[in-house]
Amino acid sequence: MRLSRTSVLAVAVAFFCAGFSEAQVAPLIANVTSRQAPTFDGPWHVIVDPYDVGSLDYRAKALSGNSAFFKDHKPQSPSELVEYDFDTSGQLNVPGDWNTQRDSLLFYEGTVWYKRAFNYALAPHRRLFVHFGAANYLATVYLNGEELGQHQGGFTPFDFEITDRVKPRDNFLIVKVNNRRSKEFVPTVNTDWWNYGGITRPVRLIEMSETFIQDYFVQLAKSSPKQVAGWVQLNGPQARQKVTIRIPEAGISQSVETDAKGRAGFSFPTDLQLWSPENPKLYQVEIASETDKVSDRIGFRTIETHDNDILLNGKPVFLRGVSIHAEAPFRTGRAWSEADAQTLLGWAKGLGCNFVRLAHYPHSEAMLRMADEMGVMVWGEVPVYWTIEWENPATLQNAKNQLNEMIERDHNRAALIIYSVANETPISDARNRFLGQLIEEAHSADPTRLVSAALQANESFTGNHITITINDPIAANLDVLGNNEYIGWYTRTPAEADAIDWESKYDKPLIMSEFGGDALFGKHGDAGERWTEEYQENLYIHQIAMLKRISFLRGTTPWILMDFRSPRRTLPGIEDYFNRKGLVTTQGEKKKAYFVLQDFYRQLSNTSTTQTK
Ligand code: GCB
Repeated sequence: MRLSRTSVLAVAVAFFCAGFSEAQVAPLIANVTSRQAPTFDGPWHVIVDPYDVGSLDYRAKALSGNSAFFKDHKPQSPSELVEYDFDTSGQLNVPGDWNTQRDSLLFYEGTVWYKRAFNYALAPHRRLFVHFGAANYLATVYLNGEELGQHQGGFTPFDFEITDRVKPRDNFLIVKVNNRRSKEFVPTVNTDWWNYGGITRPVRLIEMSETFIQDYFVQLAKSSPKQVAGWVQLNGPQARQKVTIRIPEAGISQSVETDAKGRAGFSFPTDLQLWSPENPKLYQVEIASETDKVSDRIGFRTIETHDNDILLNGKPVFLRGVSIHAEAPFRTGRAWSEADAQTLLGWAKGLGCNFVRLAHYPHSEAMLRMADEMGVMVWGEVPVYWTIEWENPATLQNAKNQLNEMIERDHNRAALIIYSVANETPISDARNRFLGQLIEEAHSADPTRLVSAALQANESFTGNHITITINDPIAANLDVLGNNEYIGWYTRTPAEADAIDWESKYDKPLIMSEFGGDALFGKHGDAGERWTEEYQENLYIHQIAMLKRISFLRGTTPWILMDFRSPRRTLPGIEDYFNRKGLVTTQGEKKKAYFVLQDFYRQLSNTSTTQTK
């Protein structure tokens, strides 16, 4: 959350009236990777500050003088007391979580200060922004001893304009990152994943013209395979311009005029090859205004539902998926790179997947772009997880901001077909109102994609017969139902799944968004023994038999592709602070259940029907 939406609007209005010199919090700039941008990847000097002495005095009052770390003050005489020094403190790599870079920081939750010095000669009439892919959780950013602003939320991008503050030489950028959990945050204090802190995604300087193309939406209109519709948004004083959208390979060139707010909508007929997992066709799309140009690789596809079906390009599709955390393969820690994305999605494809659930928060932009290239459909999610403060308006605003930041960043990715607004949230009036607003927000920010949430249905009994019914008040407003169940792990035995029937109160497709159980790779025993590969394998066999009987099932994303770190998982010799529900280990070793799922997905891709039976 940068500022509330209304404050962003107020800033934007002030910005357009007063010129860009006043603006501090910048609206998100789209497609930063295509801009000629120096990155700040590499080692930054850091100070670990568990007591926040860099920002608070001993009476807990905010520091403003030279003892505040963001001043980066150096002693002016041998007698001057200065109790910090970035330049002789250690270093950590950016991007990267701090937990896996130093043993002493593995469980650390608190403040770390980062410093990076740089020179930058900005020509007149050019603008400069500093862009952060993500920092978990609260980031306060300072340039040359002045605060630029603060961002809340650990998984979405943000940027600040530094046009009027940057100097040709000796700039120092300081970022205070704090990952302390708090009950009003999103996520709240309780999660089942590692609270990796730090500047976890790339930081870039982005130089722009005075009026630049800030964002655009170039997608097929809902349910219209032959109509591109969208908009472009300029940022800067020359709001009214001619903007041309070109797709050279398809011979398309369309021009529009932006209005006094720098915005123009467009809609034009096309005959493009459609993107799909079988043919992940991307087109080079060029957008040029009179003062700027940007190009992107964009795929075009439609996604919609009809009764129980999910239709990709008008045809029913079964989503053969798997859930994935942004946990780095091989090294562990927060995943962020193209190589991480390629490995994880490659493993998913090896399983036979055409779909992944990127749980439980927005993953890196690299992951979404790789999914576009590799042809893997994506469920994107915000960290509205378990129980958060449903009655707190600031928490709602924060969740909406994180949702909007995810949508703004990813709304041109063909792979992304579903936005999920929540995971396993207990039904109550306050929760229903909260999630109702998020669903509405997602639909209005991007009417072309589907909205879902991972729900939790309850069992009911008729004599000895067990039925699980999807019946949740928020389901009425969702396009696709998600449901998590752990039959055979947290409830019942694996074999009891054989006698369970599923029903739904809604005529909508269902994705079984989680099921599974833990196995320690290499631990063998009989199928009744917890933690063995055989137990997990047997659980998958019974699950799949049950799933095949659900007539309205249109996708599965079992929990989970790879083992991942979690502070909740303490059992020595087995968990050792890892959730072991992975089908593969962090080194990519395949457990027995992997082959059961792979076999199921092979059968599915060989059948032309949408249903699993
Ligand atoms: C769940 C959660 C997921 C956990 C998983 C588990 O229901 O959605 O975040 O990691 O169960 O392993 O218990």
